[in-house]
Amino acid sequence: MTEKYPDSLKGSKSLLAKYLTPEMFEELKDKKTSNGFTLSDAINSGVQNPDSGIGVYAGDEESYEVFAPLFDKIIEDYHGFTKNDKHISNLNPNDLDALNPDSNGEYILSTRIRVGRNVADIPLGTAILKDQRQKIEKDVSKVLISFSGSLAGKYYPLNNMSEADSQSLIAEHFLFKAGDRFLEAAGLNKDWPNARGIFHNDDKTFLVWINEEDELRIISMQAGGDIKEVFTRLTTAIAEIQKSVKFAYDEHLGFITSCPTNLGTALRASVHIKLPKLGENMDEFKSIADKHNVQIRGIHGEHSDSEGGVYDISNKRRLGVSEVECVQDMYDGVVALIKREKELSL
Ligand code: ADP
Ligand code: CIR
Repeated sequence: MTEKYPDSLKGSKSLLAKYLTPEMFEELKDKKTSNGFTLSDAINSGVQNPDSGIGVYAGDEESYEVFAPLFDKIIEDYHGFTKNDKHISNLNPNDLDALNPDSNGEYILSTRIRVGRNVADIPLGTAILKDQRQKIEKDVSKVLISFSGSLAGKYYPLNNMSEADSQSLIAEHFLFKAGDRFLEAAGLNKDWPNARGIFHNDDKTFLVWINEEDELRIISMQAGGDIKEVFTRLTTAIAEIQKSVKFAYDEHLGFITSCPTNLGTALRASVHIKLPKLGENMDEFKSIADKHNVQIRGIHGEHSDSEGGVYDISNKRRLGVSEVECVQDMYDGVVALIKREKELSL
């Protein structure tokens, strides 16, 4: 147990450093959840990586109560969501008003929407035991390989995959990377690569990551900008999986995830989009993104850089807004960015 306020937080710009005062540290440092998850476990990623944006992870649903003084502040800052707000889910694609914002295919290379899910009544990946992790892999992959029609596919365990195959799946944006230092320090890479893997259909438009940052990441993706088609496939897949797997869900916090930025819908809807002119005007790019509640990432996942003027644009808010609203946020942001990119290209 860390007895002393961590020195590395001094000067860090993470939300952890912003909200964990020495007084709060004293108040929380000896607390633990019934799975034995401590404050030191919750903050280790941000302590080891002072360049974190957030810096904390939960070990279980109870972490959000036991360490509420810290988590509530971070949740409020990131999502603008407070104790009195309510989370409401809406996974109905008919409520989405999002025609392809780039019907000529000039800007959007691909669209991807993912949700994180964790299995109810067991710890999150940060505090899970080896046999629990293995059971998830066994149970969930069994459900997935029973799917038919356009969702039918195969499960590829990581510990049985060649380095060449995993590298090409990563490069093509289908598979998670190994060795993420933020996840490593959060305890999410324990016993790697065992019980990790990816399920995908033949077209690689429906994919499920098993036992990465969340126990399940359910993904729908395809080339181009047909956001509604991607969302419709995702919601169909979620409904199918939910027939056999019970997910951790809380009335207030929505779907429970290891990173507090994913709470609520746990949904990130993104496009890979060519915006070279805006890329030369990063201040303006960021201000349009902020105004529309979208986040700018590089094209090889979080903490990566842009390549060739291509960016990953996604919804920032996930809690206190429905799934449909999350996708709508991304859509509205993308429409505004394309409009400005066109003006800058005149
Ligand atoms: P997350 O799984 O939380 O959404 P990452 O930012 O790590 O987080 O992205 C995971 C992978 O998905 C990366 O390989 C990334 O390049 C890929 N990806 C994200 N959005 C798109 C998109 N719209 N089109 C193609 N690949 C994408
Ligand atoms: C960080 O704190 O930078 C990492 N733990 C990742 C946080 C999740 N990122 C995000 O903004 N959604």
